[in-house]
Amino acid sequence: MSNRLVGATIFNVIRDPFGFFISSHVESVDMTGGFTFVHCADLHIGNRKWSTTCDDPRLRDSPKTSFARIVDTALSSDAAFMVISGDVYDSEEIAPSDRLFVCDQLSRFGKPVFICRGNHDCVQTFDRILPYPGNVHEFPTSPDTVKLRVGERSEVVEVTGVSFQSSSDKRNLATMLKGSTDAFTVACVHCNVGSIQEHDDYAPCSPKDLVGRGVDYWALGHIHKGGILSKEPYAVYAGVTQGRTFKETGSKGCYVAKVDSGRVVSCMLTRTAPFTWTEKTIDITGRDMDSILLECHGHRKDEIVRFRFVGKGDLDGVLREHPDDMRDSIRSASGCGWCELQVDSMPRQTLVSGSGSDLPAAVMRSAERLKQLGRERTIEKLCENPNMAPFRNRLMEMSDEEFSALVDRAAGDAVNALERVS
Ligand SMILES: [Mn+2]
Repeated sequence: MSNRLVGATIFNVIRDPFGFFISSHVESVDMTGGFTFVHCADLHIGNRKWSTTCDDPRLRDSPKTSFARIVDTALSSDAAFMVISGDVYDSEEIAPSDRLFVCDQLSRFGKPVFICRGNHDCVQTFDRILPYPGNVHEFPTSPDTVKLRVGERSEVVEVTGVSFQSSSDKRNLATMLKGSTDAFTVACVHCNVGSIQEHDDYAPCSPKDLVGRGVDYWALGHIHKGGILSKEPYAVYAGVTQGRTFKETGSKGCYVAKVDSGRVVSCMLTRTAPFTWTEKTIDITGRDMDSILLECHGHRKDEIVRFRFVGKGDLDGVLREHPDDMRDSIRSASGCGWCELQVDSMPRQTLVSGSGSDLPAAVMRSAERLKQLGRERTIEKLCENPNMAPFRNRLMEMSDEEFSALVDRAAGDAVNALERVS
């Protein structure tokens, strides 16, 4: 909303689930005081899938640590309320201690918390045996709106939301929500705006669906890469609170939004994730180990880094023959807490074409011939070998590019081995 609320009775029916919200009539509300709220989503508490061999126990606990820091942030920024846009839990197979932890944190915050359920947590195990504390409002599977007074000047805010009704809810949830034009409205929903392909297309909607619905701030969940989609109205994916794979790189945490005179005046990401995932690609072509180690410099202790090596060079063989030793050296040179190496590089090939009469040249010629046969016929030929036959499906799933790289690598490895012998 853009204007102040002036002199009118604005609500006839007021729901008061927390017992400390507004009375049934609100008059002459002055919106100048301003207030702050915190928005997070996709906590995935109870996550057991980490795409790393890092065995630091702090990693296992990091989704909880991040959430505790979000509550710290909400308390220290004097947030009037919190909005959590789904996927609080990774699945229904959480431990009782996971639920207890979430309940403790929610009650530590003490002020209103609004939660909608997403695809990962639409079914929850401990609803009855460990209910949420009284300051929490969980949205049902049909749209629901709660009004509350916030800030020193008791501004009226409404929070509207809806929860997933199944783990693959295909309803357009965003279009089920709307706000009053005379109150600042936050909409809490787990959905896929623009049907982004890397994520399951649950609760799909278009960016246009978010406009003109009387909502001032869309508190979104589902897309783990957080970010502000738009400012008119505000539409924000809070992002996952702690990355779990090398796809979930960068700073993760919660958004702290400040509202004044019915408008969002600032909306900033506060980093709370104890671990940051980073991916870095390094070209080994024409490089020695010193220059590679130098390029790995400058990472923080809280980073889990995947160094991906590409290009062609002698370092390819070293990385393949001494993976653990190289990982330790790179880890200590980089300064990161943990690293993994992904070797997509190729050996330096002294024989660019197989024109000679020596054995390596013959290997290169075979590789070229295989590639000319085409992918499918090559796979047929490879699978004539009974040791290869079980891998037929995996080979068939590869793209032309991946398959061609596989043949190149096999030939390169063979040539390298032959050259080392000679
Ligand atoms: Mn999620």
